[in-house]
Amino acid sequence: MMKVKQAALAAMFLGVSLSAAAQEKQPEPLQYGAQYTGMRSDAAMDKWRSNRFGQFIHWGLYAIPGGVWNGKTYNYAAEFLKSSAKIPTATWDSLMYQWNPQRFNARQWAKMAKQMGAKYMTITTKHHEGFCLWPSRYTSFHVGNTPYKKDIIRELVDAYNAEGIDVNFYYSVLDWHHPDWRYDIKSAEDSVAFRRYLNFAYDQLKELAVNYPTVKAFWFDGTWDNSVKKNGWWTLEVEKMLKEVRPGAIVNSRLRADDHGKRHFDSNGRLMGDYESGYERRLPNPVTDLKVTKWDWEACMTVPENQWGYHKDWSVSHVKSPLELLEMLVHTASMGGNFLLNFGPVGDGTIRPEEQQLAAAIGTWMRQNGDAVYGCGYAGWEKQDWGYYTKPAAGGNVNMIVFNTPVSGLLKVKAPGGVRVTKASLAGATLRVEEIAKDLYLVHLPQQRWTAPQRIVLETGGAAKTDRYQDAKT
Ligand code: JFZ
Repeated sequence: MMKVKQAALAAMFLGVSLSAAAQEKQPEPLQYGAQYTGMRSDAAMDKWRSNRFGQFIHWGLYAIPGGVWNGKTYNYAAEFLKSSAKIPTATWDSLMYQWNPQRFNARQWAKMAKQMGAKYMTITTKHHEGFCLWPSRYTSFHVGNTPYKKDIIRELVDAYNAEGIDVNFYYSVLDWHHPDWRYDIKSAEDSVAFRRYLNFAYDQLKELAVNYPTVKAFWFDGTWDNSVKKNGWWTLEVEKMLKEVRPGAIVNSRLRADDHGKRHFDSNGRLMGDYESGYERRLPNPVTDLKVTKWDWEACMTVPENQWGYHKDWSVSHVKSPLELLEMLVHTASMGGNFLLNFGPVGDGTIRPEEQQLAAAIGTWMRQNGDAVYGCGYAGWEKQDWGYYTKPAAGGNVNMIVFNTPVSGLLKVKAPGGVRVTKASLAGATLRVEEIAKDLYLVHLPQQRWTAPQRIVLETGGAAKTDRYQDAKT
């Protein structure tokens, strides 16, 4: 009996380790898979990573109806109104003749983003509807042919760059306007038409890269259909072209499909593009998902449940508060990711008061505590219930950012082996640090009604040399 069990265990162990080894040693040769493994460490990527906090902007024709069509409100995402209300393409496209955001002021937007603490901004150059916010020479469906006439992308790039904010371009490959777009390739005709579409999108992307030299990154979307999955070669070609035109350019994993149509991660399990962009309206689990620190990633987040473009009615879902969003930002930074917070400006060019207030509240906290977020990442300390640790990538003190204050005021800190906590301070005032067991401390937070997340700086030294802790005999 014992022998059988042992043999079974051995077989199991062998089987598992053999298949794991085989997977590691013999990656399948792929033509369109990952181009490198590990994290990029060039200056452009370091800058992208240290930015940590970005502003996402969804702006297009959908901002005019704002989720309402013929008096009826559609609660699905406002930027999908054409599809939810089954509006014919010609009718939707004619919204361009109403595109005249007279109250749009790019410098005001950029100032608000700066005040909020955003270090980069990602703008929808073209969303699924196909309308282009820049005057593209490859289509007439663009701002240049609207009553507004001016190049919105140029205005935004200039204004944000003037505030020291990086600008990145969102581009939807899915295109409801273009006659050659296909969801799948089912005939020779589809294949010919879609090839024309891919050329068109390639040309547009090159146009964006060439015409806006300060663009830092490209955020692809609308790449989930079979048509794109069957043309993984194109996604790699686009990645290469963008990096040729703009050395250092950063591309998200959502662009990419490999030889077999596998997306984000190739058939060998390697991340394609420069960072993972699958975290949409969710964040990794801070305890079980720490593997995410092995590659760069970004989470994008809406303020209501699922509205990216402007929707007039925010009453049907929970609207996140500044504190909730701040917690998400800190949570993200503590796990080595970037946080991209979405705004959906109104069709007239203004930013709704809810979003302005949110930006101001986040900014107030970030001005005081931003150095615990920018340039910071995973600290390597065991997660505690009170909140999140961050640590500057360049080295330095560990930050504790406290979102859940225990009623006792005692914050548990478990130091990694070999590290001793020598001092804790809150806004310059020293807090009592009590060592209660080996590598285990209590930081004494004054008991008061905290209304904002507190940031505590920990100073550390070498390992504690003490034998006063007694292990229990069990
Ligand atoms: C897409 C768009 O359809 C949406 O309008 C918005 O632009 C958003 C940022 O991206 O929506 C998605 C894309 C991917 C997932 C979900 C919604 N996903 O991977 O779960």
